[in-house]
Amino acid sequence: MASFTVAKRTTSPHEGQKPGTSGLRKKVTEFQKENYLHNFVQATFFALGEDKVKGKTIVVSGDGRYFSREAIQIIIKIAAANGVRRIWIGQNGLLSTPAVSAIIRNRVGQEGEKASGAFILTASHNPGGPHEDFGIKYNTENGGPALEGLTNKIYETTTTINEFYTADGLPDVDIAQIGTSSFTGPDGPFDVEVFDSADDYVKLMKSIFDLSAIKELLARPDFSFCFDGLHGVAGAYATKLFVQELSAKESSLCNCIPKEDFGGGHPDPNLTYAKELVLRMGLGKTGPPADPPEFGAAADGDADRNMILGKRFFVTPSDSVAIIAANAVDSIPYFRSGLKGVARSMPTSAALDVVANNLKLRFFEVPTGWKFFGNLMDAGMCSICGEESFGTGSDHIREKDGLWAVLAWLSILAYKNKDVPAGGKLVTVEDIVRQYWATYGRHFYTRYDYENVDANAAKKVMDHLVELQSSIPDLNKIVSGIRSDVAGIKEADEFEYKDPVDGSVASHQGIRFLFQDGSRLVFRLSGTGSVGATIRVYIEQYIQDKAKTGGDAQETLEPLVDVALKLCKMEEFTKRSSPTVIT
Ligand code: VG1
Ligand code: CO
Repeated sequence: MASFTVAKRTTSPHEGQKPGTSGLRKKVTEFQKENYLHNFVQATFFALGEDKVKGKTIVVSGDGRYFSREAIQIIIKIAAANGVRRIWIGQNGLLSTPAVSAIIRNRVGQEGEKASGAFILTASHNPGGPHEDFGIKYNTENGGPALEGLTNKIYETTTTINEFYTADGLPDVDIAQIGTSSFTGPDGPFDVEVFDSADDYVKLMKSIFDLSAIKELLARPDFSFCFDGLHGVAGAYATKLFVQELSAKESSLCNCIPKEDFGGGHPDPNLTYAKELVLRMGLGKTGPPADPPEFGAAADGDADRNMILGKRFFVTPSDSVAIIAANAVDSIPYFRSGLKGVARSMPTSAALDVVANNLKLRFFEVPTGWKFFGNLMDAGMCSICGEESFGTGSDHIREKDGLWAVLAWLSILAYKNKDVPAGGKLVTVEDIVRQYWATYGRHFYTRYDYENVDANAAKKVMDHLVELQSSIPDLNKIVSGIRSDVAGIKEADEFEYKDPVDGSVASHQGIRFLFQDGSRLVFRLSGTGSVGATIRVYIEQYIQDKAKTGGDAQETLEPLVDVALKLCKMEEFTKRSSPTVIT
C-alpha cells in the first residue's frame, strides 16, 4: 500500500477569491495559475477548522468540465495532507450538484461513515473548455452550499494565506474505475472511493415519485417525451432514470454524453441556449417540425437547473414552481402529507405567493441564491422552493434539482391523465398552465441580461437607481414621462432579508420598484459571472382578467420594459442598445 508524507508548501495570496452567488467561478486560465486552486482549497480547510476536516469523509466531484480531472487530483492530495480520512468520488469525477447534496445527506459508507461536506467542481451554466470557466464551491453537512459566514471566512483566509499542505508520494488516483484505493499517511489510513455517479440519486428519486405512474404516462401512444442534457452531467443520470427506470426510448435523449466543453455551447437551459430542444419542441423561429413531442426538458451543466416545455409551449420557471406547489400533494407521494411551506427568491414572480395564499401555506421571499432556502428547510418551514433562473427544488436535498423538476412535471401530467383513456383528449403541459392562469391569474414575466458590461458602468446604473429611490413623487414624474400607460410606483427599496431561523441579515440584495397594480421592476448585479459585470433586469406584471391571460409576454410587458430600460439609463451608461439574453 502506497504511503505518503505531509509537505508544507509556501504560497502567496491570489486576489479575487471571493465566492459569489454559488461558489468561486473564474476562467480556467485563472485556476491554472500557480497554487490558485491550492490556496482556495487550503483556505477552505483552514476556515472549516480541524474538527470538520480531520478524520472526515469529503465528496469531491462535479459536472466534468475542463480542468476537473487535474483539480480532483490536487484536492485529493491537499485533503490527505490535512488529515481527511476518506474522499468519495463519482465515476470519472462526475456528480451533479443535486446528487452531491443527496450523497452528503443520505449515503452511508461501508464503515457506517457519512460525508461531512463536498467540493463541487462546476461553473454551472457557464461554458467550459480551456478558455472558458471553471468553478468550485463547498457544501456543508446539510448538503447545501456554505452560508455566508463560512464563505466570508474562506475569502478572508485567501487574502493572507502563505502556506498549504499536500501529500508527497501520493500517486494520482484512477477515477475512471469503480473501487477503493487505500493509502497510509502520518495520521493513518486514507482512502479514495470511486462509485457509480447515479446510484444514490436514482434511489432517492424512487423514494419520492411514483415512477410506475410516470412509466405508464411515457408508454401512452399519445404522449411523447424528450430531454436535452446540453452535454452536461445530467446525461449521466438521464439514461439511468429515463431509459432504464422509465423505459423511455433512447432516441428521446439528446446531448446526454457529458463533455468537458459542453460541445462548445452554453449548458444553460433557456430558450436562447437550448437551441436543439427548442427546435425539436416546435418553438424555433424557422421550420417547426410537423409534430413536436408533448413534453420536453433540459438541464444545465451541473443539472441543478431545468427548463420545462410543452408542445410549442414554454413554461416560465416562476410559473413552474407555482404549478408544482399547487399540484404536489395530489401528484407526488413525497408530499402526500402536505406542504410545510413554500419559498421563492425575491426576483422570482409572485405566482407562488398567490398559490401560497390560496392554499394557506407559509410563504417566504429570500435573496437570490439557493443557500438562503437551506435554513428554512432544515427548520421544517419549507417544502418547495424556486427561482426565476430555472431553479426548482424541494426539501429532499439542499440544492435545486433539474431532474427532480422534470419528474415533478411528469408526475403532474401522469396524475391529470390518469383517468383519460387511450384515444381520449390528453391533458397537455399547455392545458395545465392555462388552467392555472385561469384559476390564479397570470404573472407575465421576463428577464433581460446584459452580460460582460464594464464594471464601472454597471455600478453607475445601480447607483443611479438607488438615487432615484429617494423620492417616490419625483420617481413617478419620471415614470409617467417615459410612459403614461403604466401604473404608478408605490414603493421602492433595496431588498434586505432577515433569516427567520438564525437572524442573519443580508442587505443590498436587489433594487426593487413596486407598482400600484402589483407590477415589479427589479435590478441586480449577477454574482456568478467570471468577467466584467452582468446586469439583470427583472420585469413582471400580474393580470387577473381571464380574457387577457393568454396574451404574448413580450408584447404585454413592452411598456414596463421601456420604463425599466429608460429609468436605469441602460444605454447611456453601458452603451448597450440591447440585452445579451432575454428569458
Ligand atoms: C444566478 C441566478 C440565481 C442562481 C445562481 C446559481 O445567480 O440568478 O438565481 O441561484 O445563478 O445557479 P446570479 O448571481 O448570477 O444572478 V447555478 O445553476 O449557476 O449554480
Ligand atoms: Co447549475
